[in-house]
Amino acid sequence: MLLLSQFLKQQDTEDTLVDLIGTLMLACKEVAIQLREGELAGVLGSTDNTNVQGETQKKMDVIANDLLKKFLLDNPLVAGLASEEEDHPVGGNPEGKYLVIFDPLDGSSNIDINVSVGTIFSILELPEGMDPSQDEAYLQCGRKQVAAGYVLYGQSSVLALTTGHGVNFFTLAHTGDFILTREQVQIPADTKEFAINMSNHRFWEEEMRNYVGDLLQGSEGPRGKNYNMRWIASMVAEVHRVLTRGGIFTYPWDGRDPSKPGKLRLMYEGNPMSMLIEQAGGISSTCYKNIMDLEPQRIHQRSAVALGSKNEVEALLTYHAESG
Ligand code: AHM
Ligand code: MG
Repeated sequence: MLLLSQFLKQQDTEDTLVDLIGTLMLACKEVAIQLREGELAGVLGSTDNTNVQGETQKKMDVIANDLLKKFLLDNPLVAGLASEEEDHPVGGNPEGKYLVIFDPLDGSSNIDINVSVGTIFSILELPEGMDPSQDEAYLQCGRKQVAAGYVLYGQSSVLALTTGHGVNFFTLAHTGDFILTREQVQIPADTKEFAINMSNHRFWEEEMRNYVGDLLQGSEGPRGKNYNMRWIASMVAEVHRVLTRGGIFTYPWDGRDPSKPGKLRLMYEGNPMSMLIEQAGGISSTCYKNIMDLEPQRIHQRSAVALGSKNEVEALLTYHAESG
């Protein structure tokens, strides 16, 4: 049985990074406890507040954000943080080494119905001479991430983590330790499972409509196999399924609000999930470009996302290559 910290040390992870990931997991454990208590802890339901995205904050969005902030700002390694629930970055120790970007509770529309949610995080280094309380310090492309991961709060709480040497899963035990439960996760290259919010069909680009239309034709159509569909409305759960048994997950650009380049956020959803997917042998793209090659312009910037099994994402990309 290998604990998270023991495993990271075996992988020769820098001591500072082991320390920071340990701090993140302290906060996530607290989030897991609150979620487990649910109604009993009075944490379900919404607040009267709206976040920078214009979305009503759930009570747990705020609780998870406050917990992550509190634990991270107590760690002198943290130069600053940026969160889906914060309008602007929050400076920590200016001498600190790391910037942490997170979605404290992804899929929060699922909280009140007791379906899986998760915390997504991305770790960058503070570039020399940059101010960690200013957006510019954080606007680094996904390739610069030194670590990324999520904690899925499901039947069990599972950490999926990469420090750039593959993807490993750790399960939260009753002792409070994260224990290695799956090593060097690899996504099967082929799949018969797709995840997309079909209710947006009429707003998609023609390329996406053609691709999904071909999937729906099953073994009679050009793809020659019968597909199954899943939609949890929780990116963490969706990506966990893809990492565990393959599949394709996409939240594509759609024309509901043409000024938005997608629903999901690049810095705290797109980039960390893309690092995990690529490290597990999959592909993660906007449909036109690898997500981790995008040069971010704003912290809360959105992006189209299509990720998962290599051969399936490549098939999707061919529909776009002809027009792109
Ligand atoms: P959130 O960060 O506000 O929870 O929004 C992100 C979530 C993703 O987890 C999920 O893929 C998507 O929104 C679901 O959206 P939809 O409402 O279209 O099902
Ligand atoms: Mg989210």
